[in-house]
Amino acid sequence: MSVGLPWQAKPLDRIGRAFAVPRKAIKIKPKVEWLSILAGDGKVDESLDPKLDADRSIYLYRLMLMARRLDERCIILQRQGRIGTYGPCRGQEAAHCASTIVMDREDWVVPTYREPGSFYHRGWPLETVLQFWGGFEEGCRPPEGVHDTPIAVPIATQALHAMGLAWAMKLRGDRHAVLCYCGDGSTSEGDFHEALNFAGVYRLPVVFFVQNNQWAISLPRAKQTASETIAQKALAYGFDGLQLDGNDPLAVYVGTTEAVERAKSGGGPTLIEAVTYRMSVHTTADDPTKYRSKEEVETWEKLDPIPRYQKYLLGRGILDPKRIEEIEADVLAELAAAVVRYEENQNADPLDCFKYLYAEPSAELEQQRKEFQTALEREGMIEKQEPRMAQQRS
Ligand SMILES: Cc1ncc(C[n+]2csc(CCOP(=O)(O)OP(=O)(O)O)c2C)c(N)n1
Ligand SMILES: [Mg+2]
Repeated sequence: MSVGLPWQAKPLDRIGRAFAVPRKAIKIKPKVEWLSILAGDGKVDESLDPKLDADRSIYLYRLMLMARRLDERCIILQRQGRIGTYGPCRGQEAAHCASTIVMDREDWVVPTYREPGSFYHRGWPLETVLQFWGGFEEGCRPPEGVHDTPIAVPIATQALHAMGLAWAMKLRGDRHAVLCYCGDGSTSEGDFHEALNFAGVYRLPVVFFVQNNQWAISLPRAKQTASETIAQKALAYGFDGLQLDGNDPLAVYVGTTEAVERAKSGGGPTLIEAVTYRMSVHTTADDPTKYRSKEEVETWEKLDPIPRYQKYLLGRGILDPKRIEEIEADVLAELAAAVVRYEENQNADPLDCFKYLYAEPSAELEQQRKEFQTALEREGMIEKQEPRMAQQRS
């Protein structure tokens, strides 16, 4: 039981009274807004509908479907031991597909690991994505000429790379922009805040696009931050935040287009928070039934972006049942061919994992490579190789 300390009560009262004076609210210029166009029930706000033409609409639909079918295929391949751990994007197709298509070839896209639709759209061969999840280092590397950075698994480190790219654009006077994907979990990392701060100070042409999928592995959004929104974190860095329905491809497209336009016309960065949901596992190494309820998942399944967009396109007469079937068959055939290419072209030299990180490996890395090589030779997993120096001399 706590005992009152009467002699302490008085000064506290005095302080309380001293501070009880009227305050003036500080008017902050940057703002936080909410955007939704195509509601969960398929109703569209006509006044905001960007009315993308038929080709672009079908392209986006196919892209979202490709991301979903690739996900499903990868989970099967992982269970069969044909690739390694896989991190699915199920439920997040609208968020990443409808934002990446806004970017021009000359712009830069900075991914995490949960944007397969973006890789595909930007020109990564599907088998390269499979190589990445298959544990082959070369799968991390964007194809020549594609303005993407490598797949980033370390959380939020890519935000600094995005900021660096945007700074270079600004210094050169290029009229391009950078789209940087992040997860809700990454917003608790120092790197994320350093990138936003720098981008705000130098008004860099960058759009930070947070896919708030409600979970960072087993940590829920409510424990990630006490902020009401993630979008409002932009205010502290002097630029606008936009929270949008991340399962609404139209809102994602419009919100990202505006932010990219602002970036390109010298208006500085934007922080977009796409409110979405990771409908599947964090990765195939995870069991979400341990930390979230069936009811929660079912609630979000009703907001699935793909049936929602399909219904909208059927309503506009852009899709019909026959076309839907054709797109489905086309996507599955393209995927099946990519799996064959992936499996036929496996360069299974385990020592490759030392090749791709640095142009000039450090002495420490070279030492590790040698130790690994010796161990593999000892176990008979690779043929005994001549020492490197001897090879070079011959
Ligand atoms: C710097 C760093 N710390 C920890 C991890 C381990 N880790 C992998 S994924 C993840 C959660 C990321 O959550 P979020 O940013 O919300 O992205 P999501 O996986 O939900 O797309 C963590 C902590 C990591 N990859 N990098
Ligand atoms: Mg997350």
